[in-house]
Amino acid sequence: MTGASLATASTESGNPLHPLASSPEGARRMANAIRALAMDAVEAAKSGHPGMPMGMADVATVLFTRFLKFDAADPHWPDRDRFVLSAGHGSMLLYALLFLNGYEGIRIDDIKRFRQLGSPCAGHPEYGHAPGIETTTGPLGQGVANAVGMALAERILAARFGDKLVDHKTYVIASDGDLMEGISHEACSLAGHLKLNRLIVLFDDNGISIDGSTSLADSTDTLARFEAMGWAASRVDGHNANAIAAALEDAQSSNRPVLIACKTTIGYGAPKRAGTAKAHGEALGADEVAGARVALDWPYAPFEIPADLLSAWRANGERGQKHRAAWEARLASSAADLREQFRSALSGNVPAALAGAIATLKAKLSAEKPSVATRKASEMALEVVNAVLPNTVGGSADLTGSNLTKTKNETNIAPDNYAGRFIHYGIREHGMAAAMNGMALHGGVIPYSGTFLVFSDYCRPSIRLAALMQLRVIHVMTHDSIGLGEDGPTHQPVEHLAALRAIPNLLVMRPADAVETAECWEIALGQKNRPTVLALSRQNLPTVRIQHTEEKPCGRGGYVLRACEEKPEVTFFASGSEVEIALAAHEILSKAAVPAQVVSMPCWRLFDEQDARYRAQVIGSARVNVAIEAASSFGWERYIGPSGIFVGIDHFGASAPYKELYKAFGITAEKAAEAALAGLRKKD
Ligand SMILES: Cc1ncc(C[n+]2csc(CCOP(=O)(O)OP(=O)(O)O)c2C)c(N)n1
Repeated sequence: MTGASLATASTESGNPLHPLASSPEGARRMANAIRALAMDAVEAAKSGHPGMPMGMADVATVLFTRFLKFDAADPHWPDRDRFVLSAGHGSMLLYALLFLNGYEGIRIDDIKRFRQLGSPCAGHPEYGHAPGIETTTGPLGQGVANAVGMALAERILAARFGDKLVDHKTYVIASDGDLMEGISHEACSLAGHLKLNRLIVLFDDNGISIDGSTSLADSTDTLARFEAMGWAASRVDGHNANAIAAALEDAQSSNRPVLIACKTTIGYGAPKRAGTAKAHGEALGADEVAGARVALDWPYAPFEIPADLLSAWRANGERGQKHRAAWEARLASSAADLREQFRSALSGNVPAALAGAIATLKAKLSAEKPSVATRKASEMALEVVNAVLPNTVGGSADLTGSNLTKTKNETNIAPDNYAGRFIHYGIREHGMAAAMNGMALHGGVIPYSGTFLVFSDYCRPSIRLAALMQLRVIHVMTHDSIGLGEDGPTHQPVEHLAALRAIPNLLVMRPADAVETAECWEIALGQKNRPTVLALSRQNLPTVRIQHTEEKPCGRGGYVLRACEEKPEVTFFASGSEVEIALAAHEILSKAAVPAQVVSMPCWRLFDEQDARYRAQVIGSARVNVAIEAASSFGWERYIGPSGIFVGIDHFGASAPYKELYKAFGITAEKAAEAALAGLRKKD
């Protein structure tokens, strides 16, 4: 680092800066503590990524010592600044910072066990492993897109609760890989449009990726790109603390999101590997580590942090206490009802009134028996949900009128107006899903949004991370089969239900009618620890749950919708729009005096979680099992058994009116009944 003294950086209440942090030489030594921990931990694990933490140590030190508002003793403090390490491969940067600043969740022994089973210091940062890890990163681009959601949630909550309670920033460290990924375009252009000026991205502009120089594959003018997306962009020497501090200082008053490209040397300090792709993702090796110790003037043993540096860092970890105390005083002195609403929003609890409101809706629907598409039924449920829950934030990736996710009381969130409750995400499914994750991580809001089910593929990496992080995000995915008709096979999901059902900890719910849809909404909102995909029809469907119950059979994943007095010879299993077909097939068999029952299976995962007795009771022991679903058969054998019959579609669809498609592909009550009878004959 260069420069005689560091520019005076702002931390609004003028919290004292540790003397070490305020001199370039002291800051350099503090940064070297990060470098040493990173190279030693990777060396001990014999795997990992030393290059990025060593390269970005100076930037991170300036950020954490002079700008980031946090209190290591209270890592969940709601008004803390968020820090996202989007380049998750550089996880040791984050672990070193958390340990040095005194976060309880990361001890030196955890760092010594970097990448080992049970250590919170996993290969890539994992949300929930230790406080201070704000999101799970590793799949490049996700973190920066999460940060967009966090910055947006901050603005939404500030509009609702005022800046006395909500007034923080979101900082990101992003790498070349993060910004090359397409998701960065989706999310960052949305951030630019929405003028999320409290979002500050520190770009590790080291020009190196795994294959070598980034010039092998990229010649983007990143600053120009971000400026074109409505960001403020600048370039600094990422090893010059003065320059970094000055750029961050400027960023504090920006009216746009900010990108600061920090020119750094990957593996800074490693004599031979610095500046090379070899520094990216391999242990440096004993000679190189020894050389780096000399180059960095770091004569200490592995994992040893000299007392003066550790105490400087630890003091830094306490700097935010004043901020937090002031915030707590503001919270305590705010109006009681506002305080209560704020606490309630952050608790993530769903108000008790929701259950009653949904039960009333269900009773009404069972009595009125509307014939509506489940996407329409979802809109009807959402009218109730959004009236009871003040913290849902809806949206759609440019399919609002198709997904029907916008209710009457939702106004738009717009640049400079964050008081709305609906986000027009634009045609940015991936960015949308990742931003929703960021909003859920931030807390205080429950994000839901919409697209077509076929485009779940465009969101899949973020849905997977939502499931991994145990986040409540709700995806309304309409046009859920060939039932969408004329748009044809490009728009007709076939394998998507199976693909989504394969993601652990994700609820895939495909309700059969308006009643089940309302029930599924309530169940999805009650899942604090997992995401939900609601697969909904474009076409109208009759009400099949005509007997009102205060119970929530969809909560058991599968249930007998049409029981049979005698022992059934045939059981029809179906989900969503095919439940109607199963009921009609049941009718045909009734006329032929064949006892049959119908099981509605809106959610496999919830069904699988029921006890064995319940599952056995629902699956029953009919001689013939038939599953009907306008989708791939993949996975159904676990319910219908190896000799079960599947009526569905194991190939792509076609462009035609939907009723013709059902007929052409043999997904009809007649075919299902015929197949069942043929199955019975075979067993005779
Ligand atoms: C979506 C995704 N694709 C690929 C990878 C594998 N990967 C990890 S880091 C990296 C690129 C490294 O380059 P850069 O982002 O510039 O990081 P640096 O080398 O500067 O640490 C790749 C391809 C990944 N983690 N995520």
